[in-house]
Amino acid sequence: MRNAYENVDYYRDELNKEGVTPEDIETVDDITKLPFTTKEDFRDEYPDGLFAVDDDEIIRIHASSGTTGKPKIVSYTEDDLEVWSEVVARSLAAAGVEAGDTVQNAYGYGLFTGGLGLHYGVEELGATVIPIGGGNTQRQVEMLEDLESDAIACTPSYALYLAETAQEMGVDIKELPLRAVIFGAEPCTDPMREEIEERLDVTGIDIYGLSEIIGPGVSNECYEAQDGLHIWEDRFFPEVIDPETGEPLPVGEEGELVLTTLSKEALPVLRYRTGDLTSLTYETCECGRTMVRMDNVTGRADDLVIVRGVNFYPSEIEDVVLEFDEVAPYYRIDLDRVDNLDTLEVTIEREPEFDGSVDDLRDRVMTRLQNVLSFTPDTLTIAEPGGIERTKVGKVKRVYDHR
Ligand code: DLL
Repeated sequence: MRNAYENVDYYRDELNKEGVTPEDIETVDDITKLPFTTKEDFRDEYPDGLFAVDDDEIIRIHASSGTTGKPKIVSYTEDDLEVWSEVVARSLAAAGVEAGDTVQNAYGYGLFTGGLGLHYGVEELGATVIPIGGGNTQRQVEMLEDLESDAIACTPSYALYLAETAQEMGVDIKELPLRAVIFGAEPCTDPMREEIEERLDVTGIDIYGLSEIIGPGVSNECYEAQDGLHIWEDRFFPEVIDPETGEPLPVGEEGELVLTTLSKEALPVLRYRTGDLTSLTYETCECGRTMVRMDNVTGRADDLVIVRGVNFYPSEIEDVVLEFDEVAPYYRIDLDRVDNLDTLEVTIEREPEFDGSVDDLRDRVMTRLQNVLSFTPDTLTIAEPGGIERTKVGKVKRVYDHR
């Protein structure tokens, strides 16, 4: 808190408004005196208003989707990167990975925290990382075979797609040495986990994290119990609140996860409202670890959409739609899962006056969407005027998730 108060104007102003100074924080319970940080604060302070150190101390930048066209920019000092590698190494150890093992890292490398986050954690543990990144599925299967990977890190939906691809290639994936799939970046339901474990003959391990706090490695399941994710609470302090009222909930009740970083230098975050719904348990775990556990995250308090591990808010699509005079201010997003891969269909509507080429309009809107979303919708449909159903009563529904 001292780091945030003394080095981030935003926090100093907010805390002064509340009349709290670092001296007022004496026990853990005092944390409720602090205001929440929200994704809107990241938006308002874009790009670096929440940074607590000078540029020359920052040695890495990552980014993730924001509520408008602008992403949330996050930064790390050398010490932050060491902490990150350590919590990911711990997560991998909890997943049963050991020094000497080989881990195929199929998370995307780049601004997304998944690739480099997992990468350095594997090295920190003393295991071998195969930095293959996302996609290239046939290649992934060949690597699993030829390099005898012990674990693969990827999204849960990709794990299933991988199993299917292996089957098509005539490879019996169950016969490979692969022991664990370390899945995260998107929710995984129980039936989906069972299917992963069954089809690949592995232990499925859930890894959780978010860019604003550090990236992957905020919490992780242990392979011994597979019963909740241990939060590395020496680094990240968890609370669960009622998303409507903001009030702390009794232990065990489901609500919105709120996280405070305890040792981040470049980007200290106080009481961040993650939007992720979960509950906490302080009961002893059979693995012997004493750190608090959170339940698997299967829902969100807001409308964040996760497609193939990439996040976006519907408002980002809305922003694009509103940029085009030829397009009416209505849109619809349909999410589905085909052959275990997420698909995203965007439908927009042309204005009645528009009499140009629909193909050309589609190309232009598509290009804009690709730039804003950093991936390509599978289909962009341009409906006739009135083609998108209007909401006449109650909340407008834009996103239809058929998964
Ligand atoms: O997705 C970090 C990550 C990478 C975690 C690789 C695990 C593996 P962001 O792009 O900032 O960071 O997205 C964070 O993704 O608030 C959740 O809504 C969702 N999410 C992440 N892990 C899980 C999980 C990375 N295990 C947002 N289960 C979070 C469910 C998850 N949702």
